[in-house]
Amino acid sequence: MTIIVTGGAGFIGSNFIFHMLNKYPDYRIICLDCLTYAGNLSTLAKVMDNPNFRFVKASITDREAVYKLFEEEHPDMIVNFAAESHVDRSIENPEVFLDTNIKGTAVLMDACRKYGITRYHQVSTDEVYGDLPLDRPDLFFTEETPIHTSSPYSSSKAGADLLVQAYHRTYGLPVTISRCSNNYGPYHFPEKLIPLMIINALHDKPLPVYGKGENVRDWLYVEDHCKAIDLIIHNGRVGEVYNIGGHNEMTNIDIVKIICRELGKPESLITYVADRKGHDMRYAIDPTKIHNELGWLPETKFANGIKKTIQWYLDHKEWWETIISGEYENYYEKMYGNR
Ligand code: NAD
Ligand code: TDX
Repeated sequence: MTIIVTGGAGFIGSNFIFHMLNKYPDYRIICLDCLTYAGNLSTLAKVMDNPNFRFVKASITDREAVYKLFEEEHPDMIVNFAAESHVDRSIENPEVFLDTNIKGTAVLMDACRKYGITRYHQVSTDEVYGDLPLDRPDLFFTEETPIHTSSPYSSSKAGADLLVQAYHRTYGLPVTISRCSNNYGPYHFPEKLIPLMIINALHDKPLPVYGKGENVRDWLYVEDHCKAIDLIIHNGRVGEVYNIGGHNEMTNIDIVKIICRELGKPESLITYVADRKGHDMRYAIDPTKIHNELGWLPETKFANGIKKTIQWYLDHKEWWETIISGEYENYYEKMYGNR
């Protein structure tokens, strides 16, 4: 079995590669990643010497490079994590989101049609469903919830999902799609809520909470997401969408307070800043389908997962210190300087 994992130098893709190499030692895993600001080769250092692993630096939008890789490796499956993934960046500059998330997905699927594969899996997001109101805790996203996006990021992911479904119906491409809620865990890029708050708190810097901090996200430990994708690519039904979520809804402000408590930092570091434009209020996944069909359930409770995550950031300062001392400083100043 040969699997191309795109975007494997990023947060979830790298965790997926570790999971797969560990669980299936006879599988060949190829990581295709162009190493944007969010991709770090150092993340993959521990698997670089594994004879069943290969890293290839190229963009999923580069048709020639993608076709060449398919000719060399004859992959059985593609799992597409490669994406521009940060909502705030998409609000500043949507274009690269359209290029990578939509056009890149089409290039990968064209290669799949040309060379033949047994499965193309698209890693999508619950953000394609838009948001839910805070005063309706009875509502959840199911696979039947209409697509209704808010940001350029979520629109680009929804565009990709529609293309994946079109390639299935029109060309019979054997596809699956998973739509997951917010992940957290090791190797999460410092621009995202949980690592940003951990790193700022460690430096006694202000903790910038958007709006009133009432927005709700459904947090899932990254390993649980990886296990769900593993089940879908092996046992999921072709042409189907599977929602993945942890039934673990929390407000942003509660998350930030937990991080302060775990690190022994004062809540006075919390600073309310201007809200995100078009900010989604609440995400909440109904994972009944993947549970009933594939037996998946989240295994890591948030109370335990957040402790493990904070400990990981304490133990891997060299990983994030390199990141926050580069281009990230300009990003931080631009996003938060006058907020
Ligand atoms: P990330 O930003 O940490 O990593 C993205 C990776 O993709 C990086 O390694 C980057 O270099 C690579 N990449 C970007 N553009 C590329 C291109 N044109 N060609 C090749 N590689 C490219 O993202 P993440 O948080 O790991 O998210 C991975 C996937 O999961 C994304 O598709 C995202 O939409 C989806 N997702 C993320 C979450 C979450 O909470 N982080 C939740 C649900 C779904
Ligand atoms: O500084 C911050 N302050 C703040 O209040 C940041 C970075 C975020 N927030 C809020 C915005 C959101 O309500 O925290 C919440 C989480 O924000 P992000 O970490 O940016 O995640 P989100 O926008 O929810 O999107 C994430 O989950 C779905 C991923 O980045 C997406 O790739 C995924 O599809």
